[in-house]
Amino acid sequence: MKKALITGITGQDGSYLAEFLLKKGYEVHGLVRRVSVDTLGRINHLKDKIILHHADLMDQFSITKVIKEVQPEEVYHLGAMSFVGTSWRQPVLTGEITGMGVGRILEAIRYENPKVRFYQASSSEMFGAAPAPQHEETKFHPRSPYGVAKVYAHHMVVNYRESFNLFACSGILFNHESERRGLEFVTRKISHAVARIKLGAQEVLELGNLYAKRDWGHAEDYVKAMWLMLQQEKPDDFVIATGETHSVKEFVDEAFKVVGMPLTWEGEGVHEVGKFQGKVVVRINPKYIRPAEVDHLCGDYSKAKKILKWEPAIKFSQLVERMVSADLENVRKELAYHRH
Ligand code: NAP
Ligand code: G4F
Repeated sequence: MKKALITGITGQDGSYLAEFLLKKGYEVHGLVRRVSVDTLGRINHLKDKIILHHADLMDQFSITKVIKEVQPEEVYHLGAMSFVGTSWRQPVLTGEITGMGVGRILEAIRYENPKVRFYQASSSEMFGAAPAPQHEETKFHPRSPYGVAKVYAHHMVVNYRESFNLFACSGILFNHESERRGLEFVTRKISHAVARIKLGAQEVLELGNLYAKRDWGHAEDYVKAMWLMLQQEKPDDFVIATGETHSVKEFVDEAFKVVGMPLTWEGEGVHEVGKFQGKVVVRINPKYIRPAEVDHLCGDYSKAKKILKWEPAIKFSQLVERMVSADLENVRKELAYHRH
């Protein structure tokens, strides 16, 4: 039985990856940090099948201890401060966790378990202002402290591979979403609000830049690509994407269509509004507009297709449909709970 260690196992991707590896017959270990609230919601259904260890990406000793004790064959490093918006408010903390965190894990591996296969969760946010379509050779131009931290982490992986011959890979993953996405990310914010508006629990959805374009896939498809990278003969870096791009506004339109509320749009700039049957249901709140924006992401995943034989299965409209349907269920339950 192969052993895998997942950092960030309580997050969106960590939960899907744990399910995927359990199905493959792995012994799955996860790293969790101590917090005062329960963060195990996404992995509650797996808790009897996985082994959890307490450590924090800020704390070198705790990480080294887990790597030494578990001696995994594969490490999937998904833990990070992953919300771009927060990275302007806490840039140094973001650097410590999202950037230096990978350095701490690589040091632990180098000394305690140099034969391990290592996966780093790199991000399309590293491309930032670089023109689309972006691929493995596209020059990075990050536009947020989060993007800058991920570029540092990415280069550390390349450097440890070249310096110490570690089997270390980076997956440069474009945005991937799901029913388990955190509520602050735009897709889940939209699907949750649309469900609440449909069920009469909310009147308006407030957003920032409607014209940013993202290449959105489903997290379930993307965790498979992580695993495939670690099964190759040689370590390498791969772009994982769908090759399709949509604006935030298109996501909003599609989500309202799922609940039978097609929108009409009026106005311009911060005065633009989306209406259903003459009533405003979407408006702009400038507080959600970022100090610098990534305007257009669209990934060229031909290398992954050729070498990993990987392709995304879930398309944009299915993704939106799944997220909105799941949130309709969630909101119905929340409302029923509050009525009783
Ligand atoms: P997520 O849902 O925000 O999960 C982040 C995970 O990191 C959580 O388990 C969190 O634990 C953990 N974490 C944060 N700070 C930590 C610390 N100091 N010590 C230990 N663990 C810590 O993110 P995700 O969407 O699953 O993304 C997974 C990884 O892929 C991240 O590295 C992200 O930056 C990267 N990525 C994501 C996307 C995407 O579109 N989803 C695209 C490209 C790259 P708590 O539960 O305790 O908060
Ligand atoms: O959903 P977002 O917050 O995701 P973002 O910034 O693209 O980052 C995500 O994808 C990265 C991969 O490229 C990951 F590395 C990262 O960890 C994270 O998972 O925002 C998407 C777009 C942005 O252009 C933002 O300005 O939506 C725009 N947006 C417009 N209104 C909004 C809002 N974003 C949020 N979160 N909230 C809004 O109200």
